[in-house]
Amino acid sequence: MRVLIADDDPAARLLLEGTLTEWGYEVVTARDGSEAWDLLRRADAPSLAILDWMMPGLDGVDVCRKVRQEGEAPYVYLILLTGKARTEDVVRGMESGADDYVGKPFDEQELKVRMRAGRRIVELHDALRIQATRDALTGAWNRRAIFDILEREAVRAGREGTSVGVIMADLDHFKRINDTLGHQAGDAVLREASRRIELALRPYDAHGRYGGEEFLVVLPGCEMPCAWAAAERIRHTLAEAHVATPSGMTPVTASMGMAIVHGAGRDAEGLIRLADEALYRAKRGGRNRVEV
Ligand code: GH3
Ligand code: MG
Ligand code: MG
Ligand code: MG
Repeated sequence: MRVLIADDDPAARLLLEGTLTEWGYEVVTARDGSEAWDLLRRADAPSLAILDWMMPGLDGVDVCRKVRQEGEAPYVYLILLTGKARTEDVVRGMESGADDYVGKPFDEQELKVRMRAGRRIVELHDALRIQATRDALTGAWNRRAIFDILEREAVRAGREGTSVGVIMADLDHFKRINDTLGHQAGDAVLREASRRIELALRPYDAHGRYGGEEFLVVLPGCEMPCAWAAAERIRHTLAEAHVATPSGMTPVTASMGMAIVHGAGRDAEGLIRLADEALYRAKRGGRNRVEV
């Protein structure tokens, strides 16, 4: 687990860094509040921070406030480490958004158990986040999360004049797999289909389970040729090899509907509607195909 130490006193920083490293934490350090804030805003931000209160520029309490104003980002557990020990200081410190408060000079045993308590909170937050955004069967984004991703990308396309591609992929005759091989086999096919879709995508694309056997794919920055290529990659990777299930091997194919927006003009719902209409045509046209 990564931990941030922010203190303007080099000796205090070094002491704490040594102690935490010995306890097995991966430590990053900051010399003042602004540096701490920069590190906490990054995508790879530490999930626990020990902040000195008194620092030049942004102080520890300022950093706590800024972190709590962020909202969307993963949870960061904040411990204020300070010589300020009066009750009113503790109250002010905690009111700024700190989770805990440890007096300076710190007692090693006390800090150790307080950090352990912090780790429990962080792990709980992570688990909840995964539960709230991931589909339990496939591990893909769930319906709400993939919709949110598409919405964000559609807004960005409007703002920056870029494009977004959307693919709605629906497994063909999936009911038959359930009916002939059983529900568990159906589940295995869904998991494998999700895995193959993921492998067919670029790192910054996203796919989610939009419904029972329907996957929504979001392709940021994709124009028609790029979206078409992605859909064909998905179609091939699904069709090219049978899927292993507890009841035996089964073929799987998908039909896909595609939609593109360039710049402003279509929101997430509009794009999904277009992709759905195209998907309907792909089904009508004989399945295992892509339509726009
Ligand atoms: P089409 O080619 O027209 O899409 O036919 P289909 O059989 O795939 O479509 P239909 O909508 O008739 O059936 C979808 C089936 O997917 C029905 C439902 O029981 C099944 N299903 C939905 N969610 C799950 C799931 O989580 N696990 C399993 N095993 N089956 C599921
Ligand atoms: Mg200080
Ligand atoms: Mg289907
Ligand atoms: Mg369906």
